[in-house]
Amino acid sequence: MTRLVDLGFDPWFEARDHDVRREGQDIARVSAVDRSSYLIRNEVGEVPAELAGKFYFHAESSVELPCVGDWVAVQYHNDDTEAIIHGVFPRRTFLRRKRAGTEVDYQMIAANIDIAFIVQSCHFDFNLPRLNRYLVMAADGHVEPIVILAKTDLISPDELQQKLEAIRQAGITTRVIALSNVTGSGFDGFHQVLMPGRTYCLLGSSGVGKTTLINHLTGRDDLDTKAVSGTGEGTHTTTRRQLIVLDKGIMFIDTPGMRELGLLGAGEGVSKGFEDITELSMACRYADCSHTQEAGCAVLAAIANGELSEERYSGYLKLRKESEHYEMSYLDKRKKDKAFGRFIKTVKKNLKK
Ligand SMILES: Nc1nc2c(ncn2[C@@H]2O[C@H](COP(=O)(O)OP(=O)(O)OP(=O)(O)O)[C@@H](O)[C@H]2O)c(=O)[nH]1
Ligand SMILES: [Mg+2]
Ligand SMILES: [Zn+2]
Repeated sequence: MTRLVDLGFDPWFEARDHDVRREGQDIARVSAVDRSSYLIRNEVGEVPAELAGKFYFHAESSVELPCVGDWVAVQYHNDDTEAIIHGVFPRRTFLRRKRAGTEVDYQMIAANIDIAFIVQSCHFDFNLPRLNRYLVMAADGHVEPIVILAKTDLISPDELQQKLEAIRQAGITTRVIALSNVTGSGFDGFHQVLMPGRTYCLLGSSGVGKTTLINHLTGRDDLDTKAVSGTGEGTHTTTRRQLIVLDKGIMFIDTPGMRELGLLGAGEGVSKGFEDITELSMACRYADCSHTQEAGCAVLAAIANGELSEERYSGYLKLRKESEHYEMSYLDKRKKDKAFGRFIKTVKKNLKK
């Protein structure tokens, strides 16, 4: 039988139990969200849930509302087929991005993730600045990242080698797994990372193969995937974030592809993705050095002597600019989800069986 600990409710959360949960309430994990509709999961199964009214009165921003992966305190009713969410446990880790056009408001993507797989496809999608942005997002939320270069079957081994080298040359030291859902190559390395009771999140553009990866692991075609057009434009096949528990107790959060990733975490995140530059900047003459023109700038000196690559430096500047003058143009026009309504209905129907 599944226990809460199998779903990731470990001593860290247990220690916070009495702060969050009131008498008569149970613990569950949020497995899907759509506006005010939720699915929650416990050791027994998955049921629909709604937020207690107090959330609407007291929540100061959407960040305080439960998101996929959150642990929540709930009250079951109607023969345990429905629940009300009363409280959210603190998040040990999270993935979030800044909301378009606002200064401080974030949008939560998922919570309590052990490893974020940042998926890029080898041919159309490969893009180092974007990869850096995802790495910053992971660092901001204290999530360990692993890069997945998918669809290796579409390029030659030489081309793959060049891409791997480009990643290293950009100063990215994160683990990279190159794999193909078609040939199955690279899956050994992927399997090695996966452990029961751990939660993994798939991030990356639409059409790179995130959902296919999960289907490949389950050996079933439960989740919808769709071919990408000739230009590589994805069509957002996955429309909601969803926590999936595989047979072996490995948990995956699948997410809809992000067309463009604006930014993200605060300044801390930027410097975290670029520790090498942060370290260099300790030696700058001025504490508020902008590393662009100042005399005695250790970052510029490092470029001059070849210690720091131009490419990495411009990646840093670009990212800094984006987080300063925040601008986000990603298309988050998810087709509003009749699909989710149907999903809830299916779950309810299955419960009655
Ligand atoms: N050649 C090749 N095609 C793949 C591979 N993995 C996935 N695909 C195909 O790529 C297309 C998109 O895959 P999805 O899994 O739907 O992509 P996704 O990242 O989940 O996309 P969104 O849900 O829109 O974010 C499908 O037609 C898959 O069959 C691969 O390793 N090689
Ligand atoms: Mg998908
Ligand atoms: Zn400097």
